[in-house]
Amino acid sequence: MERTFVMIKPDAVQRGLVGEIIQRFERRGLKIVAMKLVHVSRELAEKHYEVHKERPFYPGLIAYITSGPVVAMVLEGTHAIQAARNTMGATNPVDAAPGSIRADFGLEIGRNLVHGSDGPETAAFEIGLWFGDEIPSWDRDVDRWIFE
Ligand code: IDP
Ligand code: MG
Repeated sequence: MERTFVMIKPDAVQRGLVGEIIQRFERRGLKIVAMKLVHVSRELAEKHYEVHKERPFYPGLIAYITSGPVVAMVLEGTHAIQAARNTMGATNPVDAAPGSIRADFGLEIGRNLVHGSDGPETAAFEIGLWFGDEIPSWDRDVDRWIFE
């Protein structure tokens, strides 16, 4: 079963959208296998967004992600990476499909509420960075009604 790393960003935490956002992933059938509220250090933020360090928006991005607590989680399920990305919507909320988190709650790319890993290698790196290597799964009684 595939796993992905998802983070509810500081704007969404400040706006009281944690429950709303988790509910969307949960309802879809993705299983929460790890979750915590984190006061993100500059060091962690820089490691997480290392791939963007030469981009013009990078300083603002680091300031944004360290500006308040985030909720970090690992979600498990069939096609978890792509499913979570689609539930989040396009990076820029103005381009995101209606019904996605970013479209329903956001207007600007620099306040886009959520992060999700963009591929298997990124997911493995981000899960290890935020949670370490030993995350157990668990048996959910409804699994057979969600996974064929
Ligand atoms: P993603 O979050 O959809 O994977 P990325 O291109 O990986 O998008 O960018 C990482 C994050 O950096 C975005 O979610 C957004 O918060 C921020 N970001 C990306 N491009 C811009 C920009 O042009 N201006 C401001 N922030 C940006
Ligand atoms: Mg990305």
